[in-house]
Amino acid sequence: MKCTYPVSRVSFYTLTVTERESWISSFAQLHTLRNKSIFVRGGTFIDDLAMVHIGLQEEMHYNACFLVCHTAFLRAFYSLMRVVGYRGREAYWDIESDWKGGMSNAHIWRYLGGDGVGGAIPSGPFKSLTCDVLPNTRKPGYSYIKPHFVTRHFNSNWLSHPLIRGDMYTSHYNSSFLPHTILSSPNYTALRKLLETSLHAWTHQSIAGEMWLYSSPCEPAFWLLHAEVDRCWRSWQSVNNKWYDYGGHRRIRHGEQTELKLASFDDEIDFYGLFEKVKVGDVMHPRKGILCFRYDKLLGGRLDTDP
Ligand SMILES: [Cu+2]
Repeated sequence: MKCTYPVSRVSFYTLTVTERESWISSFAQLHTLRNKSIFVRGGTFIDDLAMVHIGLQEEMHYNACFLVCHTAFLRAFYSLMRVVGYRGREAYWDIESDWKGGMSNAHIWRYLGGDGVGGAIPSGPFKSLTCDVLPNTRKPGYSYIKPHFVTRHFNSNWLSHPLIRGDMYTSHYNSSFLPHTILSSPNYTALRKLLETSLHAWTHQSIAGEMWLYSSPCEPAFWLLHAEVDRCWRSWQSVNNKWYDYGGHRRIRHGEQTELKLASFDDEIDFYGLFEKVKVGDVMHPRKGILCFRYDKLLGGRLDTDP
């Protein structure tokens, strides 16, 4: 497929007011339109996305697939956003600049509502947003239906992890880390591990609540964060001119067991039939294979002028 008119991916703050309102209302519709699920009777689009993320938790995380799997997952998300009428540009959370005022004061919370202190989203368009699905924490990959408020609890994980209390890891997201450390990763595997365990994990963990569960696709910040993680990967590809660097192992579940296999471009990403199967080799380049998007800017203010 030729990518003649790439879709723009811009900072959430760069969306026009109309686009942002449409993004917000379309996301809300993924939660509220009933009888859309292929997995749950009477369920919603977001139920399906959350169930896929729970079901594939071991396949999608802590192995080679992390970046490519979430890129395919974002593509699936935007295809559902289009189904419910979203016509605007795709959006990322510009954490590269947003951390500067402290992550708990990030601009994003003005739009998404802020800390729920362990409870529901307290304000804004997603006030008291709900989610139907939860992961079975004793049985990885299994979910169950239990309608609940999407919760947030900033800084609540500091006891068991080295989270700086009250700071949401703000001091970790500094300009030597973002962009320099990220852009100087030597290869895909190093970059994947770095992004997954730093930017990605810090943000999931410090927002906490729903965001620290595999049902996090119910939380709007999930999709904006993952577009930012993808922007880091695409920036690294552009700076290092390594569009097809991939490697490491992928993990596959067979019943109660998982197996590690050498990762390859021919590996398929299968969202249980929710979308067509995706080949890894088809999502390596943002404007080749089945992808067709371009960021308004890459890390460090670099312009995205690659073909
Ligand atoms: Cu994930």
